[in-house]
Amino acid sequence: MSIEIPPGLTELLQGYTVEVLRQRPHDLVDFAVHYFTRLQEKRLQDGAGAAAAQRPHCRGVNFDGEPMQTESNGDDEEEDDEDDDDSDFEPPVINRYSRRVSVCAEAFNPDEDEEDTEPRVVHPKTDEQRCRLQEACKDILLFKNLDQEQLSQVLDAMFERKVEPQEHVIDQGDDGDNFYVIERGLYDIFVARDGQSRCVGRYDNHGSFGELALMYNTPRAATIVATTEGALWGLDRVTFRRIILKNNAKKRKMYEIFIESVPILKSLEPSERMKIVDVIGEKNYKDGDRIIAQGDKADCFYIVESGEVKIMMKSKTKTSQESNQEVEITRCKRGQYFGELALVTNKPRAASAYAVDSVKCLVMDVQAFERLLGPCMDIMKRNITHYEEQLVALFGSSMDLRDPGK
Ligand code: 1OR
Ligand code: 1OR
Repeated sequence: MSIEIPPGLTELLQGYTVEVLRQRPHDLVDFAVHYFTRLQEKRLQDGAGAAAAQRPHCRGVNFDGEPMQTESNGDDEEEDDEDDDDSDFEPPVINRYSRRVSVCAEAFNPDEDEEDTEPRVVHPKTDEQRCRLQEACKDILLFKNLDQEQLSQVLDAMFERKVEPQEHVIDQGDDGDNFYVIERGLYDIFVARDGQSRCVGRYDNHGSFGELALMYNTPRAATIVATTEGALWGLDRVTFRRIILKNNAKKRKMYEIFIESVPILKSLEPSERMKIVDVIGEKNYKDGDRIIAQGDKADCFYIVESGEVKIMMKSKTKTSQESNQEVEITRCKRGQYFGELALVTNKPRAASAYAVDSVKCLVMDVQAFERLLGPCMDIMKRNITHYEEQLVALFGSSMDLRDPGK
C-alpha cells in the first residue's frame, strides 16, 4: 500500500521540527501558530505565492524571520546545488563534511538511487586486516541479508579504529557519523534521562552499534564508552545508508506479512514491528545444527521463520548428578520464538535448540530485544512461568531454570 505524500509536506514539517529542536518551546501549538504565520508572511513578502510551498525544497523560517534550509527528502548527504533565486537566502552551511542537523524520521525512498552516483568509499586493507574484518563481521545481523556485491562494498568501505579505555566512541545527542562493528573490547552503554546517565548494558567483544542515528536520522540515542583497550571497524554514514537502508526497504517488503503474523509481536504498533525488521538478520541452519547450547552466555533472540526447532534439556537433577542425557522438551514452529529466557533472566541458556531439517530464523541481538520488545515482556514472562510449571512436572522440583547447568 502506498500513500502519496503531497510535495513539500516533508520539508514543511522538517522546517518546523528543526526550529522546535532549536528553540525548545514550552507550547508546541502556540509555537506552530507563530512559526507558520511567519512562514506565510515571509512568502507574501517575497511574493512567492502558494507555489513555493509546493516546491520539494521549500524552506522554513527561523525565529529571526530568516529563511532556513531543511534537508531534502531521501538522500540528505547530497548537497543541494540547484540554482537558488532567493537573494536573501542564507542557509546555515551544511555540507557533507560539517555536522548535520538531525531530523527525526527522515523519509527514505529506496527507489531513488541518488546515492549510487556518489563515489564509492574504499579504505585499502592488508590481507591480515581483511581477515580480521571478515571475522568481526561474520555474525553482524545487519549484514546478514546483503548479497555478495553489497557485502564486499561494505567491507571495502570499512576502516579500522583503535580505542583506549574510557574513550567515548559515541555521545548521546550527537549527530550520527559512523556505524561500528566490534572486533574486540568491552563497551558500556549509557542512556541519559531526566539528567541522569545510567549504564543500561554492555557489548562484550562482539556485536555492533551506532545504526539508529544513521537509519532514522535521529540524534545518537546512547553514549558508548570503551572500558578496555579495543578495536572497531567503522562504516561511514553515506555507505551505510546507500547499502543498508536500501536493503532494509527490501527486508520490510519481504517480512511485512510474516512479522504481522507472529503472535508475540501482536501487541506492537505496525511501526514498532517494522523497526524490528530493520534490525533483524536471517540465519539459516541445516538439519541437526545446534542453534543454542545449554549453559552458554546469551546474546540473541530467535523467531522461527520456517522449519522446526527442537528444544532439548539435559536432565541433570540433584538426585541423579550423573544423568546428563538431553531430553526433548518442546518444538518451535513458524511464528514461534525461543531464546528469550536467558535474556530476560540474565542467566545462561536454560536449554539447547537444534534445527530439524532446514530452518530459517529471524535473529535479534539483546540490545534490540530490550529496546524494542518491552511491550511484549509481560506475555513472555507469563510464558516463562509456564516453563517453570512444566519443568517441575518433567524433572521434579529440584531443577531450577534460574541455574541451568551445562
Ligand atoms: P545510535 O546511532 O543511536 C548509540 O548511537 C547506539 O547505542 C545506538 O545507535 C544503538 O546502536 C546503541 N537504546 C538506544 N541505543 C542503544 C541501546 C538502547 N543499546 C545500545 N544502543 N537501549 C539499551 C538496550 C540494552 C535502550 C535503553 C532504554
Ligand atoms: P533460553 O535463552 O534459555 C533456550 O535458551 C530456550 O529454550 C529458552 O530460552 C526458551 O526460549 C526455550 N524451559 C526452558 N526453556 C524452554 C522451555 C522450557 N521451552 C522452550 N524453551 N520448558 C520447561 C522445561 C521442562 C517448557 C517446556 C514446554
